[in-house]
Amino acid sequence: MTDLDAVIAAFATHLRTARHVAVLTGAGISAESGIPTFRDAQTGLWSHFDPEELTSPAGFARNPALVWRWYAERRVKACAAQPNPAHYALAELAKHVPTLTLITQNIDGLHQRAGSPNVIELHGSLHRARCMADGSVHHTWDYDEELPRCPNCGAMLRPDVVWFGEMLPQRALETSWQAALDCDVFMSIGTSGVVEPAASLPRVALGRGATVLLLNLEQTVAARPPLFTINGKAGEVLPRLVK
Ligand code: BV8
Repeated sequence: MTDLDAVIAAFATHLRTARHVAVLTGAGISAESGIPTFRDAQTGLWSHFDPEELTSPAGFARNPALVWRWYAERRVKACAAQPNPAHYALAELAKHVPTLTLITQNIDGLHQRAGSPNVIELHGSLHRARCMADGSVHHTWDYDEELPRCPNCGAMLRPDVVWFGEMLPQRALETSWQAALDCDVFMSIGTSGVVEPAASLPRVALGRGATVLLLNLEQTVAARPPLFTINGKAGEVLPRLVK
């Protein structure tokens, strides 16, 4: 049995007996669906832009057409992508554990398309736009418009995502924080754990005595209960954890 097999087997026993599982996902869970992760999303045309230049209120104010173009491209890519086995494994897990709270930093909507219910989108969604004046949220808009307008009041629309320096949706953050405090198993999947306040959730769970798994491509493979770390692809590891 390799270290990886042993760590997967050991963590899976905690998963099977869990009362409340909280999961935080990041861009890495969508990588095997062909969606570049946030850090390496700057390929090709976007390589000469600082990602935080494109994901900040100031960046949008400076050049809304450029930012809309970036989000439009990412939306088209997300629509063309398919959920991968990692997304499906989490949708399946929700059927077997008494309570599962799925929290995502991703804005691609792939968890919902894989069948996960009640997905908490901490950073918003590519598939919604919000009016800069009346705050109304729209699930469709004129995709051919360089600067889409609100159908209610004509003001400019913006992507309904959370940019750096912006507060997270209050209810989403509160529910996520409560889940980190209450869960007995926490899984952090495919995130570099850089961006706050999402990055604090696994630490909060660990501090409350939960069993915690960190799965991405930077970890070492180790089981130091209550902390388990796996260096692996979510699309390969999660189906083995959940079966
Ligand atoms: C906030 C939506 C309160 C948009 C995103 C100074 C001023 C203001 C704020 C701050 C400040 N200093 C710090 C902050 C807080 C700031 C922050 O954390 N900054 C960081 C850079 C230090 N946070 C905020 O501003 C947040 N708001 O704090 O409000 C406030 C307000 C004012 C002043 C103070 C406080 C808002 C943050 C939300 C930003 N929006 N996304 C969009 O997507 O366009 S963030 C974006 O990057 C993602 O949503 C994600 O959350 C984040 C990190 O990306 P990851 O998902 O982790 O992806 P990444 O590429 O980094 O890593 C991929 C991982 O996957 C890697 O680990 C890799 O190994 C792994 N992987 C790859 N392939 C696989 C895999 N794993 C498994 N399988 C694979 N196949």
